[in-house]
Amino acid sequence: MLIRRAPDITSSEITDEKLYLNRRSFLIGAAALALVPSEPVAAAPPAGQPLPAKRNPAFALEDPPTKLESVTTYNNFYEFGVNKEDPARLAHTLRPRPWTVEVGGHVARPKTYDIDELLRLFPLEERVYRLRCVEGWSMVIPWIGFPLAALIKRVEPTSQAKFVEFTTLLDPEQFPGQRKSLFNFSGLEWPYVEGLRLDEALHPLALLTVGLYGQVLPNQNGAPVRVVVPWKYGFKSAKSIVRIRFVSDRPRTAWEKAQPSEYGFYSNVNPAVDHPRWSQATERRIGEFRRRPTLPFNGYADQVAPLYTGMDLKKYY
Ligand SMILES: Nc1nc2c(c(=O)[nH]1)N[C@H]1C(S)=C(S)[C@@H](COP(=O)(O)O)O[C@H]1N2
Ligand SMILES: [Mo]
Repeated sequence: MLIRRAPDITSSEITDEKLYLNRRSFLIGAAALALVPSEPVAAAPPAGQPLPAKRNPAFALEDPPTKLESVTTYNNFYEFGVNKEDPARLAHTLRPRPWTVEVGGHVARPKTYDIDELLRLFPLEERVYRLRCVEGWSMVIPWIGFPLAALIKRVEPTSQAKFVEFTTLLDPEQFPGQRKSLFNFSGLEWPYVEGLRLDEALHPLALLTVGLYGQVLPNQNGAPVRVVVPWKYGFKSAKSIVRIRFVSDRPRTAWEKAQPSEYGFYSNVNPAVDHPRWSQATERRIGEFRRRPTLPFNGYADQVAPLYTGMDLKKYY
């Protein structure tokens, strides 16, 4: 079963030429689309439209942000295909409006929120976070969103709520990678499901994200709303979320189902616990040449280590 390829240097070297070609085919695709008479659908804020949000200085980083072009053309979004360039090339098929997020399970106030209602309810802020992919590369991204905790508090979890489950949209018409085909076999079961323990989800770093770089979130980055959990490997940060459910039992996540020995539920960034097929001790920041050491909890140990006191993080990887 093809789960994930081992990190290979060539696929993580984005040359400027490749970037340029990707960008160009994306633009040509967009231009061609503009010529097709469109059906009357609710006006979607197009990706790239400005999204004002004040930078929260508590989440500034010294590390320079990764180039916007890299953030939007080098993606993991298996619903569009398993190659890094597939999401940018194909993401125009995703329709981020109209969109609802069903919030339910063990909560006193379950509710299906329209995405625009979420945007009205919670003030947006910009936060610069490191994102570390399990494959051994990382980026620094100025995200725009609001704390996941704000939404959680609003729906009032009951005492039975121990975990939070996130589900990505299931729609093979919008996601070519969800169509059954020999050519896009990812090894994942759809829809993509991820999860956090309730206390992790309530941690102030966990961000419900609707934009980046001062703009509406591009489709390939998980429009219209995705979660960002910066102290965990990137795959915990589920994209294009349609459901958030509060449950008593640990959710079975898409990656855990595919390969439990490689992708544990916790998936905290941990240089001391290797992936079974490669070391996690170092990473390559996209845009840099030399690998740098990977930091425990992706550099957020001061803030999140207390969530795991008493846990053997080699066992709970
Ligand atoms: N639904 C969904 N969410 C997903 C993925 C995916 O394939 N499908 N890939 C994950 C992985 S492996 C990473 S590293 C991050 C990448 O986020 P980015 O493309 O915005 O940088 O998204 C995560 N969220
Ligand atoms: Mo990843």
